[in-house]
Amino acid sequence: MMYDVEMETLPREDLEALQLRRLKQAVERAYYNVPFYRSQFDELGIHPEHIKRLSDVAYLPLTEKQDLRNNYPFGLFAVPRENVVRIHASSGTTGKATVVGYTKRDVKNWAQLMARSFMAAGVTRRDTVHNAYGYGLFTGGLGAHYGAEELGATILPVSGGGTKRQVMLLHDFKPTVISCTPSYALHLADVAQATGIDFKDLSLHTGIFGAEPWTNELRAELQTKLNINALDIYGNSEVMGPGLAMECLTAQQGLHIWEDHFLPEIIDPETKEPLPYGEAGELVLTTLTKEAQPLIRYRTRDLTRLMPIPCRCGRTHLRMDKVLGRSDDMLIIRGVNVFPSQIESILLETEGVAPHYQLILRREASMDTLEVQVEVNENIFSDEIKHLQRLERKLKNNIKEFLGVTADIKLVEPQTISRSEGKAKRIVDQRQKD
Ligand code: DLL
Repeated sequence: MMYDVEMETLPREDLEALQLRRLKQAVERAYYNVPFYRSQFDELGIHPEHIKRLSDVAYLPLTEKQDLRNNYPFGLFAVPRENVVRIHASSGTTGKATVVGYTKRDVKNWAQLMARSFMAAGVTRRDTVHNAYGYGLFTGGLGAHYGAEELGATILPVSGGGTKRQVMLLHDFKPTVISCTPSYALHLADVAQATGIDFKDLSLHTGIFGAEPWTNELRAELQTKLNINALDIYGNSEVMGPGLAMECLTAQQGLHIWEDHFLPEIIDPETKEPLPYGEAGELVLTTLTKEAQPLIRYRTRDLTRLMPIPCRCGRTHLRMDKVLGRSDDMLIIRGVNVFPSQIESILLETEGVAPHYQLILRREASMDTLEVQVEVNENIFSDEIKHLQRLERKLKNNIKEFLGVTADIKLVEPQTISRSEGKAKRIVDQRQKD
């Protein structure tokens, strides 16, 4: 089932013609209304008229997150302030927040793209969505909220936190769909279990999970534990919010990027050169319809690849692979590059280990060291010490063998790693303190 069959199945040729038309408009909008873009273009000697083909996008300047910060708060708006109906912001870990504005039409487009995303996951107007993404300046809560309403589903605007109460609502209101971060879904299931409620007895059939990287191993875990279909949703606040790209239930492999609104590219993060389809690199997105704050070639820092093979679901929009991680989350341990998601895969493939972990980085004698703290299951924890030692050795060996890094493994009791109501904190970097 599709929310917008015509657009979602538009033949590639027509889709690309539409993209080119919209790209030209977007570039003009940015050039003539945003002084930052005008000076960037002028510096490179580029004029909107130079855009003749879609591939010409590669001549345009890249936009960095820092550019949003430098123009804080409203310096990248392309419309008069009175046309902005909503503002979101992402806090970020350092420095100023990045701010994003929306016109009435932007908000409408977003709701429609979220409705498309829900429907691609098999959600219909007969469903009730328990929305545990945080409401507020974060785009997750309101993004999913208006998408579900646009679809005609019933929305429960639960937001994050109050986990025990959420369990009660899941039991009493019988929602059929849950939207939250995958790590919070796990936490909810654990808390439910502790209060004697088995998620399998609830009415949920689908989870719409995103806002943080998660592996197919975690998907398998969630699907079994919650007895649902777990689908991946991608987005970032700078470009729009959740619903830029969504996995379809049919294939459950790769996320369709809604290409009538966003032009994706993959670049080599070092050389910044565009990479061909299929090659892994950094996702760069250009907004094609955003009015309030058009972004040209925004560097998401997310590492993925574009999958040009047509999807079984019939949608013609390109898919991107599951995000491996952010280039800024890549760990370099004694020269070896590792992503937290690769460690997650290894942990979850190992019997006896729970999907709660944290990576602690330290610097010892000017060498970076990695400690993997991971919870073990209740029954394993009460096992003999030699069993625990065997498990530790197994994990250490697998990480060494598959990823080439030496990690210290620290098995910890169930419930020791702190749980998050939003994005899980996987990395604790103590290197600066040394
Ligand atoms: O996390 C928007 C969102 C809300 C997406 C709800 C999906 C669901 P930001 O806080 O700006 O926005 O964070 C964006 O989160 O650049 C990725 O690094 C990461 N991210 C988002 N979705 C996924 C995903 C929201 N499905 C940043 N897989 C992005 C992996 C994701 N990483």
